[in-house]
Amino acid sequence: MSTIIEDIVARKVLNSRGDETIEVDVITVDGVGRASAPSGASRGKAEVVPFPNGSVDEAVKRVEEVIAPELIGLSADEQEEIDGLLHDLDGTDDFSEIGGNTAYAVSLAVAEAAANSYGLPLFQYLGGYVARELPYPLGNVLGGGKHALGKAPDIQEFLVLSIGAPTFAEAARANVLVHKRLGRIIKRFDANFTGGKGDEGAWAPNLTSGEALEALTEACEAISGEVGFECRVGLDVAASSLWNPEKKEYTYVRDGVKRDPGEQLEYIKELIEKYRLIYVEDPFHEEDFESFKELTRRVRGCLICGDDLFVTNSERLCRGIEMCAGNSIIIKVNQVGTLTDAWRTTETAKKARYIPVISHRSGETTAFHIAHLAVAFGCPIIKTGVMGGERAAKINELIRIEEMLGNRARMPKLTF
Ligand code: 2PG
Ligand code: MG
Repeated sequence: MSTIIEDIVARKVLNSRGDETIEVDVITVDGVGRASAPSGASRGKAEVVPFPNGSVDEAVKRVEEVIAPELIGLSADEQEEIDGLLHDLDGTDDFSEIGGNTAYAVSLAVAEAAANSYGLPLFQYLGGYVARELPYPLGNVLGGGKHALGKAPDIQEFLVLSIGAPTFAEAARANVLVHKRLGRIIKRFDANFTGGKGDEGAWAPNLTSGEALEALTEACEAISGEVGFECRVGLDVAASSLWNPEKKEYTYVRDGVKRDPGEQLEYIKELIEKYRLIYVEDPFHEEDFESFKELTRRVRGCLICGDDLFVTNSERLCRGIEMCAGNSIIIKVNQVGTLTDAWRTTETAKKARYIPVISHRSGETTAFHIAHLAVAFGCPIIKTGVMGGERAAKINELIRIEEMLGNRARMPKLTF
């Protein structure tokens, strides 16, 4: 079994939004790995830079001219060393020289090539025999913000989390049922609705935030009754997209409302209580650690998750942990660049009892690596949409992993 890297090939491919991204093949003596990078539309300011000078062509060149010559001849199973080398070759703090998405594609392709060389599924190669917990899927079923056009809701994502499901496959099915039922309910709220969807396959109707929550709550209650376990409502407010730093207020254009930080806090707290929300991501803009702390202190039974706030960065997470700001973190590998960086942040989160939620981006490819990372890293939740081929690619891979694990497969106990 040899994991020696013999060749690395990079190319431009298209993502689900039709934008160009980078795909990398890593070929070892006994295996091959292929990974392509996702891209965000509502990116955090502290994320690494996706492409050098914003150019995918330059990213491909960096692989050919800078990265491949250094990696060829190394063993693909030396993941930490290779990820460290990517940092060294880049030489900046934000991957602006080679591109964070370039690092992502190389890092994941290396991991897959190593797994493949050993004849192991990626989740088992990374997580070992003990990796047997499937995540609960958290799915975007209605949305707006930067993921839609026109008069869609201000809040970016209205999500379903089928928390009581006995298996991954049943949870995934329940999320689909909620999405479908919701489509019919929306018709009642928005007579002109023609079935339009946003970037992640979530419905994008002309509704206020309140109407969207009413509709989703109705869908979740109906489907919970049918499947016999709880399907709960969550939100990704993506509040940095609503924040006006000059006026120091959140602007809800569709709702015709402006809220200062204090009003925003009260509003989110009210929503959590009224709709029994189980999950709220980025309820405040990305520098407002204080409000995250205050909300976390004042509510119970709801995950308060930082995405743009933490950007999968362990220093930012540690600052949050010290303050008790939030109790959950989004893990997006391409926010920090490499598999090792994302793994370290996930470990830091778990030690501090922050729930790590591994996540897709709004612009995705059909790559399924995050499905394996969810199981390998022990993330109890995966946020990866409900509808669309690029979302189903991750869901279907988890269905296969659950089947592969057979009676060793478990759903996690979520305590927070
Ligand atoms: C988010 C994501 C994914 P984007 O804000 O959580 O849903 O969006 O990839 O555009 O940052
Ligand atoms: Mg988010």
